[in-house]
Amino acid sequence: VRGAGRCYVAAGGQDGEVQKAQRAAEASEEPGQRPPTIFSKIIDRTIRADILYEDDKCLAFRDVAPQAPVHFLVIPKHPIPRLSRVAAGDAELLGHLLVVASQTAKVEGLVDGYRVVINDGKRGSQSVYHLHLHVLGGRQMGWPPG
Ligand code: TR5
Repeated sequence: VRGAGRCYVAAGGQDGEVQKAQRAAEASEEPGQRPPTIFSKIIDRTIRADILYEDDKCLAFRDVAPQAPVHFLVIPKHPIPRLSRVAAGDAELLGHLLVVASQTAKVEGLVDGYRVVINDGKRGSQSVYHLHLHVLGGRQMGWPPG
């Protein structure tokens, strides 16, 4: 993906990302206990990430394969696997994630707008089954998304 004279390509390219998401979807539907995701390991500091914001409910950190000049993720510390699994009782937490996305985007200098994305499940190309908001900015976004 080209933007502002720079190239943003996920490892394996767009097709690689979709295939990764298809495999992850199959694993996430397996019965039994889900193993901790990579994001749980970022929360407990087993794995390093470039953390932009943290409080008792959530964490914001830069995406390791940025698709825009600014690309960060906002995740709840409580591991909800995906948007389609949220309950009415999650409303306050979900609102908090959006507020943190907005405040962190401001700190990152995204004054001309940005995009917030949540991928859900196989058709949504979700690859990590720990709910996360993508915040992408610093270039013109296209529409419709792929
Ligand atoms: O496809 P979905 O919506 O599930 O997005 C998952 C996102 O997690 C992708 O944009 C990945 O680039 C991102 N990701 C994956 C890993 C990772 C990460 N972001 C930050 N740090 C990461 N680590 C340390 N390891 C990953 N496997």
